[in-house]
Amino acid sequence: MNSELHGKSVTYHEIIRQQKGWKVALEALDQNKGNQKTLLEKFGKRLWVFVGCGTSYYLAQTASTLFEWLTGISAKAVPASEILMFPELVFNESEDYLMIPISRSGTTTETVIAARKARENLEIPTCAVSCDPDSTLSVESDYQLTFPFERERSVVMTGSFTTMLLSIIHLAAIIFPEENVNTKLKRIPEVSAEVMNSAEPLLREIVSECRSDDFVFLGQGPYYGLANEAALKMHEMAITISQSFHSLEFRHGPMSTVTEDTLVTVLFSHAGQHFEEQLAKDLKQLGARILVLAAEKNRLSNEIADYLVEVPGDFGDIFNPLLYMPVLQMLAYYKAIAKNINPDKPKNLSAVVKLEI
Ligand code: F1P
Repeated sequence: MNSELHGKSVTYHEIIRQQKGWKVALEALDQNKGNQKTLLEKFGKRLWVFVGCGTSYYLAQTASTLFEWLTGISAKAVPASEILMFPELVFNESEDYLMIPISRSGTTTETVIAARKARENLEIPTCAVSCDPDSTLSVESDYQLTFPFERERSVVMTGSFTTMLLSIIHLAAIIFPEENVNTKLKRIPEVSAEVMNSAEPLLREIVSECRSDDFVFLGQGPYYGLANEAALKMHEMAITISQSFHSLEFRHGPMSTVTEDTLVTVLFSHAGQHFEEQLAKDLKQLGARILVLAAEKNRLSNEIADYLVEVPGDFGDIFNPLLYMPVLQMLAYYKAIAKNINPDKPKNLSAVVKLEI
C-alpha cells in the first residue's frame, strides 16, 4: 500500500467522517419536521420525480424506491438530461408532479436547467435536495430540504451521497407509522461507524488479493442505485471500468464475461435473499470471487462468499443501503491506493459539470 498517498488523502478523511455528519444533519432535520410534514401533506397525491446527474442520479434511484416504500407516494428517478431531451417522456399531462432535483453542489448545469424548465415551462413545483442551501438550485427551488454539511473538498461524492439519502429517508419516515423507524435512524450513525471499523481490514485484503480490474456490482430494489454508485466510485477513484446490474439480470448475458479475475459484489437484500444466495453460489462455481454484503442473520456458508461484510440484522432493506454504501466507497478507495492512483484527483473530472446550454 502507498502509505504516503493514504496518509494525505482528503477522500479517505471524508469517507470516515461521514457518520459524524449524519448525526449533525439528523438533529437539524428533526428540528425542521414541521416544514417537511407540510410538504408531504401538500404534495402527497402527486408523483415525485427524483432527478440528478452522476452520483446524484444514482442517489435518486435509491431514494425514490425507499421514499415510495415508506410513504406510499408514487416516485420515480430520471437523470436530469432526460428532462432536457425528452421532457414529454418524464412528465405527461394526465399526472401531477413534484420534482426533487438533487445535487451536492446545486450548480450542475443539467440539473439546474431541468429544474428551471419544470418550474417555468411546465408549472411543476420543485423541492431541492442539496448540500449547499445557498446554491442556484436551492435558491431557485420552491422548497428546500436542507441540513448542515461540512463541504467536501474531494471531487468524488461520498458523505454527500449518504447524507442526502439520509435526509430523504428522514423526510419519508415522518409519515411512516412504524415507531422503530425513528429509533433506527438515531442508531444508524454509530452502527455504520462500527461496520466500517470492522470491514476496513477486509477491504484492504480484498484489493491486495484481487489484482485485476474486473469489478461487478449487483443489487435490486433500493440496492440497484447503490450498485450503480459503487461502480461509479471504481471508475472515478480507481480508474477501473466496472459494471453494475440488477442482480438477476447478470444471468441474462453479462455472466458470460466472468473469469477467476472477476470480483462480483452482491448486495444482499432481505426481500430477495433466496435468489441472491443462489446467484452468488452459481457465480462462485463459475470461478468468480464473491464479496457479499449482508445482514448478520443471513448466516452464509463458504460455498457462497469468499469475502463477507456483515451489518447488524435488524435494520432491513430500508436502512441497509446506508450501512452498505460507505463500505463500497472504501472498497473503491483502497483499490485506487493499491493501484497507486490518487483518489483525490480523478482523471478527466471536475467536481461540477458545467455545460454551455
Ligand atoms: C454531480 C456529479 C458527481 C460526479 C462528478 C461531477 O454533481 O456528476 O456525481 O462525481 O464529480 O458531478 P452534483 O450535481 O451532485 O453537484
